[in-house]
Amino acid sequence: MTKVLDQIQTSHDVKKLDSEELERLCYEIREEILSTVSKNGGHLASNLGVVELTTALHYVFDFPRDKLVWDVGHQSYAHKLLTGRKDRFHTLRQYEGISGFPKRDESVYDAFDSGHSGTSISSALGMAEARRLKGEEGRVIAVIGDGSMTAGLAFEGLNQAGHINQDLIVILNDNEMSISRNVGALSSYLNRLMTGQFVNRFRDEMKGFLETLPGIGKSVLRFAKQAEESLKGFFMPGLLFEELGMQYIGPIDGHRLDYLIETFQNIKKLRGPILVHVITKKGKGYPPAEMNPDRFHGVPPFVIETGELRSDSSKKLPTYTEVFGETLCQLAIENKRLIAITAAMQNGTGLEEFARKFPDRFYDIGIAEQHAVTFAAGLALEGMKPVVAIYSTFLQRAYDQVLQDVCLQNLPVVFALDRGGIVGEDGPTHHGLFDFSYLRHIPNLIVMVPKDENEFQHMIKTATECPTPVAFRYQRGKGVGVKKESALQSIDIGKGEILREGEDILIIALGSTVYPSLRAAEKLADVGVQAAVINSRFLKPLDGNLLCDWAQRTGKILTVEENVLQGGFGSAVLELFQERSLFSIQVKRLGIPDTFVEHGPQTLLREKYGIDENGIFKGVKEMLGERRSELIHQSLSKTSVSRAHPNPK
Ligand SMILES: Cc1ncc(C[n+]2csc(CCOP(=O)(O)OP(=O)(O)O)c2C)c(N)n1
Repeated sequence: MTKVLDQIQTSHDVKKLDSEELERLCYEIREEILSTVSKNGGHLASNLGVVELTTALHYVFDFPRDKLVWDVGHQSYAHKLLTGRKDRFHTLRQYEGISGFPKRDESVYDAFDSGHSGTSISSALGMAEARRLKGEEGRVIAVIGDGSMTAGLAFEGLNQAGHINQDLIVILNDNEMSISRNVGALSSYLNRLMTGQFVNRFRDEMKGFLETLPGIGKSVLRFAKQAEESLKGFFMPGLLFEELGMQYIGPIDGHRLDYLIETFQNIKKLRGPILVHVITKKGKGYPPAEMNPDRFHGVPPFVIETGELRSDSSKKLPTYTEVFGETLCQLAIENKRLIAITAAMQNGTGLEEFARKFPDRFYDIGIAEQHAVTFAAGLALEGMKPVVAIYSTFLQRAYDQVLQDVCLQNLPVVFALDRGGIVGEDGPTHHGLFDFSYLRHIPNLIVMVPKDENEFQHMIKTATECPTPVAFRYQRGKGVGVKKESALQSIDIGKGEILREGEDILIIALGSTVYPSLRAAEKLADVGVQAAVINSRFLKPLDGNLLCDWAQRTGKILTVEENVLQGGFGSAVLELFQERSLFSIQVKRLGIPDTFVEHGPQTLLREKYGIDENGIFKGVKEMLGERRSELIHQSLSKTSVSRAHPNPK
């Protein structure tokens, strides 16, 4: 039997299908998503949950004239399959393949690039308003999850939408889940609305029953209706949204294509801001994901039959995230004031065990990074030691709170920035490549970057002892394989370490670039170039004396960082030399140029941007230029250098 999905080249082809074909299409979309994500990894559960919703939207609306904006965008796979990307779908999230998020330069059907929560209502409202100003036709639809609805930005958008009364359709995709279970008062409210659905159903059934009662039925029904009107706020769901100026429609079963299509067809005729409350099941159609939607929110490749992950079990190294979670638990036993805060990323930030062991000192505050930081400021003011664990990319949203509410008041909040640097397949919206630049210039803030899991655990302890704001930034993935010392130690603030001595050039690295620098130095030694390597450990404050002494010895330095070059670590070193009037030092900086980095494997992207071992080796060779042979000659007559660093391999 030919596949219905094979007949879909554009969104318009969906409109030609009958109801049976539409159902079949949904089945095939699920199969395709499951098969591809099981191989490439990706956001499985969220995508399986919106198959009927996506199909119904494409059936009823006229995309791309109408605009469809996906919040976060991690649930746009079915949309991609229906909009001409089926043949390339197998390249999902692979280097040069299609993105796991909506991308305007990938398709005209992708109305807005997303990746961070809560942007859909604001961007959709902007588009709708622009259309009004230009006198253009077309509906704008934002699809937002109940998790993303906890973002303050979403409410800022709703606030304006209700006020200006613009034509806008907001679809609230309520699956009661963020990545973990959704939290907060809004979530409880939505839950009551769902319960209201059953009140409605009960009411409809009651109505049918009353009508059948001979004689008295009609008058009882009339009375019941009057009572219902007066109890509107109680019985009518969606009052909160209605009060905000939106027309509330729902709740609707998001897996019933017929209901969805009928509802959207009716809504198409309505004007003004409308909120459609759709109830879906995360992971729908794949039992392992239905049972464990959080585990299948974002998954590496897995075996479809069992749901088991195909993770690389050859190396049982701990991830930085795991080291963070374990160390924090260890510290929390002694330090009763230690508090952990996550913005809807309990699992992602490794805080499950902390939540279990110290429920009273653990806060999942929803997708509300700004609130997380200022909430921590309040806790710190009252003598607590809050540790705010947020991915580097998401802390961007709370820059002002870090600066204004924490650092300006010199409050001892700890920022744990997970997923610093290149994160891989999630791509440009998720790479943590800007944090060196957006943190380095904030007064009072100390920033540490661990080179390996052992140093990391010591940094965590050090951070929790600091009387000032402090951040540590660590990369996605496994540690390098060094042994973790059993006793946690404090690190001297602002002290770097010389890991390898050499007279020809100094390589200064921190975090993920330290070991590649050491390996590059070994290779350079093989060709007669003796490179010194310093682990800066601190982005701020820098170990000025150590760096300047060694820079003067070699006269040449190469800085290496997994961050954009603009305002990053290399810039900090340049500023240091300028302040100390070391104008003759020759400096080359390796890092990410002035660009957004695409999606792809971490190793490949590090290689592409020249910040891996080979890139560093090449960088040194380029720097030494034609003087290289002279240096090689000189270095042959020098005494051998100390190699005091541990080798991760
Ligand atoms: C600002 C921001 N913080 C955190 C995240 C990480 N994140 C991605 S999806 C998600 C949960 C979204 O839940 P919801 O909107 O309900 O969508 P669902 O996956 O349940 O369909 C979170 C916390 C993000 N993308 N953006």
